[in-house]
Amino acid sequence: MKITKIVLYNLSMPLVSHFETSFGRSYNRDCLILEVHAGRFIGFGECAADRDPGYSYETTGTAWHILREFLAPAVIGQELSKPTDFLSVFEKVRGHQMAKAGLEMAFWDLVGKAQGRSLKQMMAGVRERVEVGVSVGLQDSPQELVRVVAEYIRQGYRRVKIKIKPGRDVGDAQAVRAEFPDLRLQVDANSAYTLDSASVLKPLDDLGLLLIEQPLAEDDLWDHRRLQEQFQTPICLDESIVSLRHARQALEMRACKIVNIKAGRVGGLSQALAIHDLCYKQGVPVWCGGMLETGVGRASNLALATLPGFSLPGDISASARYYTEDITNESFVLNPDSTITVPDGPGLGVTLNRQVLERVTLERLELEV
Ligand code: OSB
Ligand code: MG
Repeated sequence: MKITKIVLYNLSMPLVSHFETSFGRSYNRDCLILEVHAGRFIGFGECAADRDPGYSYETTGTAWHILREFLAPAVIGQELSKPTDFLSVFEKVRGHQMAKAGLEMAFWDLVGKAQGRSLKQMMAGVRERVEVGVSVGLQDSPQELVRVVAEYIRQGYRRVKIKIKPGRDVGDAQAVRAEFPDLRLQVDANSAYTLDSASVLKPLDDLGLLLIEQPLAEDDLWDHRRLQEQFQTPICLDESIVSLRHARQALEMRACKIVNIKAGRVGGLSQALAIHDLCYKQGVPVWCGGMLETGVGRASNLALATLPGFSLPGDISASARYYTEDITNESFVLNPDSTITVPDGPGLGVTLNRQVLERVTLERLELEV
């Protein structure tokens, strides 16, 4: 397939309710959407970078720059046939996993559309619906948190993740646990602690949590290993795992017992598949993380989570948990058994609502041969 055109969109999507993590509060989710054109087909991709460099050093601004100046020029006019053809293009750009992943996603969608195969089929997924949970941001008080969690449970979510930060950790988790003794509950610190300051988290070990996500710094596999030695509860890495190599080293080092896989963070679906395969062979559970995606990225996450090693519920909630209006015509709903049904149309299996896309677009750029 000869790539003839790439279109970049910089979006700002208003969130249904603000989302607060240890690195800050957002009222909007900014991201990039990509279109990759080849013949009569258009593939869509989503770049997970956000406006601010809080979760990752990448931002919508850096991803725009890397895509416009380096990645798009390297693929426009090229004949590409399979997503792994991107490896040689990606090797020439150090880092910038989210920029790479957005482009690669659009190409998976394009190939799926040309072959009439769903992304799930292309990746050899094994289920029609995937178990999901909800990620709840920091609230103004533990009482408010319990109220918000109760509402999601009422909606049917059977696994809840709460965000924690220093000063809002053990108390918040205990409040939720006291109210919901049997809930599948986990916490996510987004790198807010050090090996020393994380000692305050010790009481979490008595709450029967599924896992503690990314307590320490992104570039700190070793201290995660030392912390894991002190905890019964499995530590799960998110930010730290930016490649297959990091995943292998984290497992060899016993820095974690569970891996959160986000295609964006690891440079694309091909890398996500490789990390899945590594963990699956070693019996290490993985689950699909989320980045408040639009319907485009959500469809990709759902397909990824159909692989056999995804044995824990993903951070893939219903579209309405994030947006009143999504940029896809399809919206995802929660089934009564806390699952979401995976699209089965060609590629990602979603179509764009151009009116909504136009309304939330801050900037659009067409790149051609
Ligand atoms: O750390 O998992 C995270 C959202 C943005 C950036 C990082 C994270 C998150 C979430 C939300 O936890 C998951 C979702 O519902 O998409
Ligand atoms: Mg996380």
